[in-house]
Amino acid sequence: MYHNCQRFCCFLFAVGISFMTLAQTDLPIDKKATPETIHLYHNLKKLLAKGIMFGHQDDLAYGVGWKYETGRSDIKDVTGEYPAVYGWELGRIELDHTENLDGVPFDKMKQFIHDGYERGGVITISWHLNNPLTGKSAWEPAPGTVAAVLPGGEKHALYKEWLDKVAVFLNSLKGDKGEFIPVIFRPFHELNGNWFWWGKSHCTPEELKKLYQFTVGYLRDEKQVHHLLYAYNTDRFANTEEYLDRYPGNDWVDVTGFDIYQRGKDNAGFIKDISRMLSELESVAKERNKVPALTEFGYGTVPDSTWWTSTFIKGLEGHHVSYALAWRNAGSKSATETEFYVPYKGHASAADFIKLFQSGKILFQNKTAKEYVYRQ
Ligand code: BMA
Repeated sequence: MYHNCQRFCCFLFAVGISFMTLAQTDLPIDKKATPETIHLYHNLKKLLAKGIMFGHQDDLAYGVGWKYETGRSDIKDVTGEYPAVYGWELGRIELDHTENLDGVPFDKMKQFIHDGYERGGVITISWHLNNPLTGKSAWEPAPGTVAAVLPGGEKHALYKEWLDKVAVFLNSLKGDKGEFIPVIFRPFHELNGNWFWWGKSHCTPEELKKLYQFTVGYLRDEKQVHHLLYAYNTDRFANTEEYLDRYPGNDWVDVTGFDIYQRGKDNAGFIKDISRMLSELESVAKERNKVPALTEFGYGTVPDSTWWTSTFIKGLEGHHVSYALAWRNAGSKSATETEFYVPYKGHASAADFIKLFQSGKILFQNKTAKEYVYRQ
């Protein structure tokens, strides 16, 4: 009896030690990350076994047919629950504008980020920053832009000033107890596409890697921002080699992701593509001990009323990624253009979205809140 007890105690001790060692060694790339950020990092990994968190860009700010109604969300209107992940966007903060490029005032955004965080939601932030060389938009590439931004380049000082503004905003994100709100920051997203100035045909892999590394190093080591996890984020990719072509290295990335949109009616093609890319992403993340995520997805205006169960869930079947972030429900953008990626109340795919919600495979806020992702 005594021996058994002694053995059991030894076992518990060993388990305790290995857990502690894991918790201490498995740190995000920022070794000075705040406790909440470290817990989030561990819990994102732990939650991989439980399901995929559903995310939505600008969810609390507006939806189809409404803007800035306290507590409202198209996801909540349809399912009764908020998403588990909230995406926000910093474009134009670099210009000292009070609103981002999609018209969301930064002071309101701070409040929304706080509200989502206090509900146990996960926050991720993108940045469609202007072209620092030309002063035009992120979508207007010019040769030499990345080189100009790197140390020694003619726009390097300007780029640092822009990062200073990003740091001020990030440092203003605080929870009720005064703690910093952890953020998954995903700069230079869709980096293997050609539509942004940091895109594939506008810089070499080495330049992109340096840009990414400089950005992380500046925020983390110069500005001492310690509540970020960093996402490396491509668009669709043909194979793992392409995915990793511009990967800045394991010391610079916490989350590996890609963005994917369905553009036509080929549901089977979308399922095949997303499933293949998710498998490759999962391998990449596993080999490097990173968190895999579907950093953006969507089928614009969801023109297929059963797309959620016939296609989306099928594409994700059997895959373990942390979250899937649907892009924004901008609503009517002009007389001829409407943009949304999740159903609003009354939309033809709303009933099917409820089936997705009820399937239990996708986690909404009610499930993640119980997981206390910011605690051990
Ligand atoms: C795009 C569209 C644009 C928006 C941009 C940045 O995909 O939604 O309307 O300005 O993202 O959020």
